[in-house]
Amino acid sequence: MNNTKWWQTAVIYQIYPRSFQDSDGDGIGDLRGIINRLDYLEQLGITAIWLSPVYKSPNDDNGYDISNYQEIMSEFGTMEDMDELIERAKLRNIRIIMDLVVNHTSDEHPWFIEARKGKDNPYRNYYIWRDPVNGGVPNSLRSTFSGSAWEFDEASGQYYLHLFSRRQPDLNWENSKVRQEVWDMMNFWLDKGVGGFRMDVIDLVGKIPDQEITGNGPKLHEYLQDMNRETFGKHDVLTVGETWGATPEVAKLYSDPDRNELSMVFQFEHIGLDQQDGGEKWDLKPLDVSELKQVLAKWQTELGNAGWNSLFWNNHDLPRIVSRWGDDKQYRVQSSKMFAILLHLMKGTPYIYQGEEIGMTNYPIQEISEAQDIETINMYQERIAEGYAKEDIIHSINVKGRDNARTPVQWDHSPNGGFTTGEPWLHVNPNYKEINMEANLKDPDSVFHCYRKLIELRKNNPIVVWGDFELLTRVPDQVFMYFRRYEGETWLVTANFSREATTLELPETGQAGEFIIGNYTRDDVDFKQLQLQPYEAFAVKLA
Ligand code: TEU
Repeated sequence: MNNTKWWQTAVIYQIYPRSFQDSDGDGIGDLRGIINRLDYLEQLGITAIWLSPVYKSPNDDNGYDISNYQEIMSEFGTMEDMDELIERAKLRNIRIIMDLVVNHTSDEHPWFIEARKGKDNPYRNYYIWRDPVNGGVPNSLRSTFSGSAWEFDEASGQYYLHLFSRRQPDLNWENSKVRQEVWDMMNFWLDKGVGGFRMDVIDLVGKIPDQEITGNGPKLHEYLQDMNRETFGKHDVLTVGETWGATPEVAKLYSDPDRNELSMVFQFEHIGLDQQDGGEKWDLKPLDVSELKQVLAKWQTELGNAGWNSLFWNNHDLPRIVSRWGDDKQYRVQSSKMFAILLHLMKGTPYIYQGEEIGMTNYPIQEISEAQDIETINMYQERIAEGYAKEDIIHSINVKGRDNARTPVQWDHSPNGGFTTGEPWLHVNPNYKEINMEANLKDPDSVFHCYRKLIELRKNNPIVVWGDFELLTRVPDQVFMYFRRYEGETWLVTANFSREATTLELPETGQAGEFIIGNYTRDDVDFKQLQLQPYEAFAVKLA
């Protein structure tokens, strides 16, 4: 393939540093902890680490509220540690992808501290200020973390915009000085040799607050083209935009190579399938597997050559997929592997979220006092005030809350799962004695070894990276089957998305050849009478 980019053949591993590995006993993960685990990541076979924010932050939103983009959060370590991480990872051919959070800063960022000093301050226009309307908020924009997106500033009698917490004021991207500050900061990191950027809610930076336009504003793509030209365009890096609500058409605007914007985006269409229409993420509905198949197949085929998919089930904002759409009890191992096989043999760049590769699960809470996440806590208070029943809110939190994925990584069966010798900042899931990295490494049939093998398959088989995708439609709803085809070779991937066994008759599919990977041992694959076990998944080359 001409023009092949390293990130097209890559597998990315997301680290949420606060929860990954503590090295100094303060109960908070840190950079040294990551450095100490590079051997493990090398063994897994990943190409790059997406590092959730490690910058200086008062942690109103665990680092997504940055008070200095060029300093490291003291709990995580120092800039020397960061340089060492970049360097030591590079020795293992692992690149570090930074989280770029530039829709907003912390309210403790010096720019905001200045801006707040008054209407004439030179930094005032770095943020978005509006006069009251009829003695109240300028308009009805809402914060993702509950309540109005406008916060009143007593001193100046104006409101400032915050699409997330009130401690995350939105930057004013219409101000060219703000954009220049961002480019300079990105170049600072590029000069350190980072492997790229994951761009937090980048679809919001072209907002027009007065028209209540937040996502996909008219200048968004102009800004990204400027960014590309002024910063990473000269470097061989991966850039991935977080774009809630993107359609394939929109995704192509970002990732068509001819447009010189980003490598790819995270789209969330599949992620929203268990949410009620018109509701919020907390308003649940059961997943319809046939919808999931349609959505994923659409993304597989529609980007064509004018874009590139990112593939993921999990991140630090989402519940664990095995608990969400699989079975985290009886069939935990099987269903964890099913999700892995299904996703990693699709076209695109797979992302693994820490702990996914060892089959970690959600951790239900009983009381809101156990929650740490600002989104969860704010929603709880808002819904209590609106009269929702406490049990219903707690149920939604246990299904969808962000703390589920943020519990510390379970390394071994020692106290706190080997995450820390101190008091962990967030409860460790008590199932760590059974589910941990060490146990996974020892067991050749573990979830870990399935992920390791999938990564290896991608490295050694161009069909996984480049093959065409075709969904099999004439199968029962709960069975997800697709073909990959490349240079005369065909693979068939099968997943039984159900706790029930089932039998299929698919004589037209042809003859199975080499068995590639699966989550059950099986003697053969007979398409005339294909018996699938609960959550069974496998890939086979067709003869
Ligand atoms: O997330 C964007 C975002 O919109 C999420 O808040 C999302 O709506 C919600 O969590 C879904 O459950 C990004 C980061 O990934 C998130 O961690 C930050 O809190 C947020 O931006 C603000 O920076």
